[in-house]
Amino acid sequence: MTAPMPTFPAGFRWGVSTSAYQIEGAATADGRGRSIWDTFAHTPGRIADGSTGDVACDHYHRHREDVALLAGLGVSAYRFSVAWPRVLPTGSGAVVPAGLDFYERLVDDLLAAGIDPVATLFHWDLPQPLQDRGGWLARDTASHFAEYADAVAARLGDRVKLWITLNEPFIHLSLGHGTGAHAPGQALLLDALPVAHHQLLGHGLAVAALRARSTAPVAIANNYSPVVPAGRTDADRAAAAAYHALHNRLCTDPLLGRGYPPGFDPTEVPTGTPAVVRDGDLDVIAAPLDVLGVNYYHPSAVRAGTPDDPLPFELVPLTGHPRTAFDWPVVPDGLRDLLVGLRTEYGDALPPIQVTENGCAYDDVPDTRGRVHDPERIAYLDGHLRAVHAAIAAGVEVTGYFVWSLLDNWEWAEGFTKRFGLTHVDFATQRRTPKSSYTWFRDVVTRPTPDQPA
Ligand code: GBH
Repeated sequence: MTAPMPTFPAGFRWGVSTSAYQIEGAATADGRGRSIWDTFAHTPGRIADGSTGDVACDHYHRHREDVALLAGLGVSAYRFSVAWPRVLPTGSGAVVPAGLDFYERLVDDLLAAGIDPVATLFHWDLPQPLQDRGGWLARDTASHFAEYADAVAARLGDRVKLWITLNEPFIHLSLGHGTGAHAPGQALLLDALPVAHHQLLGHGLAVAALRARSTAPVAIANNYSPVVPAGRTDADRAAAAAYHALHNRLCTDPLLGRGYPPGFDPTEVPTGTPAVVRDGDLDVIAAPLDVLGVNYYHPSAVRAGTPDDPLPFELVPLTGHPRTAFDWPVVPDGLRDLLVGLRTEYGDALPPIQVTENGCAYDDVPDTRGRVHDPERIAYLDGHLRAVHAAIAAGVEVTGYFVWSLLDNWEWAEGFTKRFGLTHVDFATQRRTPKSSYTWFRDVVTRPTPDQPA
């Protein structure tokens, strides 16, 4: 690399992230119920390689080894998610203590290793019985989510250091309910907008439940993608503004007290059913947040749709950049622009930010001596960390950064075909091999800072 990595503020939180269905396996252990992802993965044709998360990284049985990997990495935090169907197999009602026992062991092992547990409550694995009652299209799911948050906080509220209610509600809306590429596989386009409202309502109700049980700060993790108009026409610029409103503002404006962006307000959806957005909902949703989690992978390019397009924009490839194995463009400056843009857009209403996911997929293969070299991942992370630093230098309060992910894992509709880990996993043997990016990231996070001598 060129110039040395600049130093980050003392107390900056360094971490890695994972999610339950992508790593745990043990799909029927200890009374775990089924989620929409069990159903979806077991439906032929949905997953690129026909795989499921039944075993994944078998983390449920190997969490000690994985906590040792975290300790070796030197991170100060680990972001994992709690599987709702392990805690409440039908989504509501009676808690299964054995499900919570697993997370309690994990949290205690993390604390013993000096690592802050950061717990996400919903990373897309809705209990199937709730889906059978309408899922996030049904308003009741929001209150069930708050009951579940209460149950988790009752057990872990004294030890979790940061709560994250939802992971990427917009992606769960768009891929799960808009296009159907993800579970539950619904292709409703904009008729899916109530899914955004009910998730955000669930978030707001969960914030209250968490605060009643725990003094730990509360966050939500949103996916953001800076939007570039494909051409210089007014129509392309308008399309870019529309996509920005949908992808970046829909699940942020209401949290920060601004209501829904015009054009994508669930109030306007003609459903013929009782009002989706009811009196008082926006106040619940705007409950003060301690941290905004920002997940960033890449910017998006859009152009104007044709008159018979169902949406007022069309996504096109963003050219002129290197690409990952997922074919996503590598644009580190997009992260700086995004962070600075959030500050510009929301001003003092913006809480401190932690980058809760950032990372890339490459086709990492062990060499003949079993070592895994991933210089592209090191370059990706190096560039993005410099972008975070540049945003801090520009006055944005960023207090943490988490790499996606600790382990190669089960990448949703892509199955095992996309590897995001700092650690290589041989899924036939479950052997874990730290990649060269693991060593690189360890050296970054364990470096002494000026205010914090080694
Ligand atoms: C995150 O979602 C998830 O939280 C995590 O579980 C997942 O493993 C990780 O990212 C890696 O995928 O321009 O058409 O190619 C990321 C959400 C949505 C970001 C799709 C990239 C590509 C759109 N992603 N998007 S496209």
